[in-house]
Amino acid sequence: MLTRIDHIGIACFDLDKTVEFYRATYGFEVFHSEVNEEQGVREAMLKINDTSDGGASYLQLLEPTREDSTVAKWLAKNGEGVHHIAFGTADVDAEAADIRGKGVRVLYEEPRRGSMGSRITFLHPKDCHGVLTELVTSAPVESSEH
Ligand code: CMX
Ligand code: CO
Repeated sequence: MLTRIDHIGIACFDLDKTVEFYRATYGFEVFHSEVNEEQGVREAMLKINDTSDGGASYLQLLEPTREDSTVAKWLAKNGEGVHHIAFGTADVDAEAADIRGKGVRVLYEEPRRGSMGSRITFLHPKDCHGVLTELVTSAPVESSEH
């Protein structure tokens, strides 16, 4: 089951300037930032709201780290803007298998590492009416009681 909008991915040329726009205009602060070398991005997660499944919804601001990254290629073609949407699920493996069975291309054989230790995969935009779609299972929240 897909239970929330996990994030909306927004591609930008300058992460710091874009973060500042979201802070100054809406008051959104950076919840988490990291570099994901495999995906070729430097990213900032801005938490917008908690969700009823125990997760949260974010904006994911993305700046490419190298010219051959998917986001660099997309920016060169389209300029800045909404790059993908991501749905949250408790079980990305089961969702990916189910959706693959419906004839939609799932881009990875096995989910890969995403933001904050999550596991992610992508559906091909050409099979999703033009929307690059990501599926996310968040890492378990660390409990301070352990
Ligand atoms: N949204 C909608 N359509 C897209 C798209 C996007 N983000 N990216 C590419 N497309 C379309 C292109 O417009 C193109 O359409 P046409 O053939 O009609 O021109 C088609 O898909 C092929 O595009 P391409 O530019 O040739 O790009 P590639 O096929 O090399 O790559 C894709 C496309 C989806 C396979 C690649 O972007 C990918 O693997 N994406 C998943 C990984 C990713 O995006 N990582 C960054 C984010 C990381 C994160 O969220 O944590
Ligand atoms: Co994403």
